[in-house]
This record gives sequence, C-alpha cells and structure tokens, in this order.
Amino acid sequence: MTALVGMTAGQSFDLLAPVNLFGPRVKGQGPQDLPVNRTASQAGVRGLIHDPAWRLRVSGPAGALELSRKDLERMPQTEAVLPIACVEGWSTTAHWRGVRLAALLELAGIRRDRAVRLDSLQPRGAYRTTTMPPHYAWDTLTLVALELNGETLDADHGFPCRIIAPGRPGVLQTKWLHAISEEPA
Ligand SMILES: Nc1nc2c(c(=O)[nH]1)N[C@H]1C(S)=C(S)[C@@H](COP(=O)(O)O)O[C@H]1N2
Ligand SMILES: [Mo]
Repeated sequence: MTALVGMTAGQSFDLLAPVNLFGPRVKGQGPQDLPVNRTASQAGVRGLIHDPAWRLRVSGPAGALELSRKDLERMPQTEAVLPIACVEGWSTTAHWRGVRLAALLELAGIRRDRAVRLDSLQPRGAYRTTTMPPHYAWDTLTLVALELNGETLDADHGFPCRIIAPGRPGVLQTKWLHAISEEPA
C-alpha cells in the first residue's frame, strides 16, 4: 500500500514537469502577467540594458536628443490598456505607462507625414528594427512604455523602454528601444 502511494506521487510530479517547461508561453504567465516571446538573454541584450550610459536617441530635423531613463520618467506620463497580440497564438491585455511617442517626435521636429524608424538594442534578428506609419506614431495611446502592470518594465518585456501601440501586431511592438528617427522620404 505504501509503495503504491509513493508511485502515484512520483508519477504526478513527472506529468507536471512538461507543463512547467512551456509555462512562459501560456497566457497569463511570464513576468508581470504577460507572456514573453523572446527573453533579454535570447535577444543578446542582457549586458546592454542596465548600462548606465544607455540613452534613448531621438533624432529629426530639429536635432538629436539623448534621453536617460530618468529623463523619460520626468516627462509627462500617459497610461494605456492595450494588448500584445502574438502570431504564435496568444493575446494578452496589459496596463502600460510611459511617455507618448508623439511628445518625443515633436521634440525632435519629426514631420507628421513621415514614417518613424524604431531601433532596438538587439544586435541582430528580424525584429530589431521596425518602421511605423505616421497614423500609428502620432496616436495619443502609442507609448514609449516604462512600466507594465504597475511595475518597472521587466528585462524580458523590454527594459529600459519599449514601444506599445494600439492596433499593431505583436512583432512590431519593439522591445529594448534604443533609437527613434525619421525615415527618409
Ligand atoms: N527587439 C525585439 N522586440 C520585440 C520582439 C523581439 O524579438 N525583439 N518580439 C516581438 C514579438 S513577436 C512580440 S509578440 C512582442 C512580445 O512582447 P512581450 O515579450 O513583452 O510579451 O514583442 C515584440 N517585440
Ligand atoms: Mo509575437
């Protein structure tokens, strides 16, 4: 009898293990209640995101700005409830807080009819750069997010800051943002 109980317990433990392995891809899991598609380590940015010399470079016809995370925190903050919808088959809504992308575009004099280029710290890979059409870039809910669900953005969700915009596929919600510029016409 004792042996049988022991076996049953061991078996159920083994059955749970593969579930935990896939945990990060299950809705509602991952840091800050949001799944992660690619972690900071997988993207090769672990050693870059906490560099005190990190600045967000914003450049346009009016000039170039270099903003630290503290600089961004001191700007007016906007909150938005927006989903990340990944083609891998999950969509999770979260609470975001950060600086309006439009405010940064204005500071650099980026023109309202130009697409905006967004570059990640990520050294290589398909998602390191995106181009955002003006309609999305100037949307008042499009943020350079600093916080997710009430906390400082987790490393795996894009610390020091990331893009979150309404109505865009997950692949274009650039994490570990490093530079914002005006696309050439
Ligand atoms: N730099 C960078 N940004 C990225 C990605 C990436 O691999 N690298 N993945 C994208 C994809 S496919 C999705 S679905 C979302 C996922 O964001 P999350 O991991 O914070 O949930 O980030 C997007 N932003
Ligand atoms: Mo995705």
